This record gives sequence, structure tokens and C-alpha cells, in this order.
Amino acid sequence: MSPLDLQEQIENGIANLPPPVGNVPVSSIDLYDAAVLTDPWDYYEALRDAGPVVWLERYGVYAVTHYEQVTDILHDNETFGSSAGAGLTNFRTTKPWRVPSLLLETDRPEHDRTRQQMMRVMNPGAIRAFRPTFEALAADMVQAMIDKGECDGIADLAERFPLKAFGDAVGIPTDGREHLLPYGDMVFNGFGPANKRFKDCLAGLGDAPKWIAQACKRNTLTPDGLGRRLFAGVETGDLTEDEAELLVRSLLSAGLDTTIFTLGIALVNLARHQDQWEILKSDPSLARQALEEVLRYDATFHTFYRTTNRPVEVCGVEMDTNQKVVVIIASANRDPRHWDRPDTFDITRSASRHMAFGTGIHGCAGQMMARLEGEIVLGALARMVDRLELTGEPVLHFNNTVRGYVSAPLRVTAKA
Ligand code: OVM
Repeated sequence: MSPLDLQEQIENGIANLPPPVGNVPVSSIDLYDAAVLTDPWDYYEALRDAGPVVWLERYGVYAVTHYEQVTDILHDNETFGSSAGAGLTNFRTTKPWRVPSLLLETDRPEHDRTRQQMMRVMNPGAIRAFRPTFEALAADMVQAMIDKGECDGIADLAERFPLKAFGDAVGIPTDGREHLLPYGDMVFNGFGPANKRFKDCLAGLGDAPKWIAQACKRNTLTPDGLGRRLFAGVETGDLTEDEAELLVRSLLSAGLDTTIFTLGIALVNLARHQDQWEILKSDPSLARQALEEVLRYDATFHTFYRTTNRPVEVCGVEMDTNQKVVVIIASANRDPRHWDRPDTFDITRSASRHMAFGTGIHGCAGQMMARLEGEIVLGALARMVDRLELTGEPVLHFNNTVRGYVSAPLRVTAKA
């Protein structure tokens, strides 16, 4: 093996770094190992039991896994910043693989201007207006699954619905939308180490970045879509043309894999927990609540990072400045210090304070859209489908940040 410099060792997870200061539990876990990505829950439990803050020696980062400290850190955006990147890579020392996001990878005050522009477009009224269109689309797609009988929950619904519904809502071209999936896969791998998964993904991107860049342009976007509405910020002097394009890129980066994987996870969990499926189909008005429980119990988004802007103490652990901290939101969602029976999938519980969308100033800007899509799809299933059964093992997709399925063979029958 050729010698690697330290930065590269860290990014490949083969460093063995002692904690720089203070007393802290140390773990050798590799959050990006296939075994952890396959079934992370026992690993998260071990980390939680080791303490609220644990040093991960392979990557030289602190891990935070308890609900309380995850919440505190996400709320303290001054100490735990995002402008050095929301992934493992420290932008102060390593060049990011793409131009940083104007939302995710910025701090105050710069962040507030772009966030405000995004929220101007993603406002509750604008999102609500998509309901009738989305309901009709979901009903058509669920009917097509029923007509097939044997289908794939991912290809036939979890991927198909957001690509059509969200793609049309943003106003991107219909042709070439398949580029959004490898691009999103790259974005989410990019928050982890520069491992083989990352490098293979980068090498396999093909024309996707070019297609995305073109899709973000004012004149490519439909005149009435969410994407084009961002450009009104150019007319008011709040954004430059390039900034508006980058905000459209945020919609396309953050808005597909997340919702696609969440819908797939919802299907798999409902099919695996027939008692919960029975509850949902007997009361379709539980769709929204069921979605929240899916997001809590089996969050798509598992990890992102903050970087300390000053020396800080968390639960007795002294952190130096410029330290990466991995915030494991999927673990916070299973923390027994916060949740009653955290490992039980129960759609009747009140789960809406889960961390699947993060919290604080960087809390998911698209969560209203995601919730609308999820509620409508689960509602359509609950109203139209009787039997929802897996006919084979769902196939996991491996990614450094998001977790979900690429296929889920299903048998679905119509309600009488
Ligand atoms: C962005 C972006 C990309 C991926 C995720 C995300 C969860 C944001 O480009 O702004 O937020």
C-alpha cells in the first residue's frame, strides 16, 4: 500500500487518532462499514451506552448520539458551525467535491439571506397548493400497482412518485430526470469519507452534473414552478443569478433521494408490521402520523456533521476548536432516554418531534413538501390497498449518509 497523507487516512477511515484533548470514551466503529449501514441500530445503542459524546478514532471526530445532545448541538449553530461543511470533509483544509450549498454549508449571517429566499418559495400556502395534483398522481400510481398485482414498491411508487410530483413542482424537464438519482447518491456519499463508495460514485456520474446544472437555469425551468420562483429574488436584489441557480440545485440535491428512500422505508415497514398496516388501512386519516413514525423509527438521513468554532465542553468532554462532530440523528430517534419503547414501530404514537429533519436554523427547508408527499402516498395506499405483502427480501442501497431500498417486491390487492 502506498503511503497516504494524514488527511487521506482520515477520510478513508484508516487513521487511528487519539482524542486531541480531555477524557472521552473511544470507539473504533466505522459508521460507513457495510455491516453498520446494513443494520446500524445495535451499533448506535453501543455508542449511546458509551456516553453522550464518543471519540471515533478511525475518522478523528466526536459522535453525538443522544436525543438531548443532538438537539442542543443543532440549536447551538454559533458554536457548531456548518460553513466548514456538513460532512466529514473540513472545507477549511480540503476542497469540497462541488461548490458548497448556500443553505446547508453556510453560517449566519450569510445563511439567513439564502434561507429566507428558499422559505419565500417553500411557504406553507405554496406547498399546500400541490395537494390536489399530488393526490391524483398518487391514486394513479397506486392503482397501477394494484393492476399489476405483483410489483416493486420502489420502482413503481417510491421512486416514481417524487420524480414526477416533485420534479413537476420544481419545474425541471421531464427528459433526463433519471440523472437526479446518481447525482443525489453522490451528494449524500459526499458527506462521508472519500471511501471506495464515494470514489466509485464520483467516477460513475457521467453527464448527471451537467444535466443538473442545466436544469437549474432560469430558462430551463417552467414559468410557474418552484424553481423559477427563486429567480424573483434576483429581481428584488436579494440573490444573484448564480445564487438562484444554486438554490435550485439545493432543491434537486436534497429533495429526491430523501423522499424516495422514506417512501420505500414506509412501504417496507408497513409490509413487515402487518398489525400496523391493519391499523392504517382501517383508518387512512392516520397517514400523516404513520409517516412521522416511519421517519422516527427508520430515518433515511442518518448522519451529518458540524465543526466547532471555539473550544467547547459537552457533557464533560472538552472539544478543541475546528473539530468535526458527527450528529447521528437516526440514533437520537431511537434513544430510550427520550422515547418510550424506541425500537417498537407504532404508528399510533406521537412521533413528530423526531430528528429526521434535523432542527434549528438548518432544519429541513423542504419538510412541508416531504410531509405532503409522504402523507398523500400513505393515504392513497391506506384508502385503496387491502393486502400489502413482501414477496421477497427488499434490497438495501448503500450510501454514506442516507439509507433506503432500491427494490422491494410487493403483492398488493385492491380493497373491496
Ligand atoms: C443542499 C443540500 C443537499 C443535500 C442535503 C441537504 C439535507 C441540502 O444542496 O443544499 O440538506
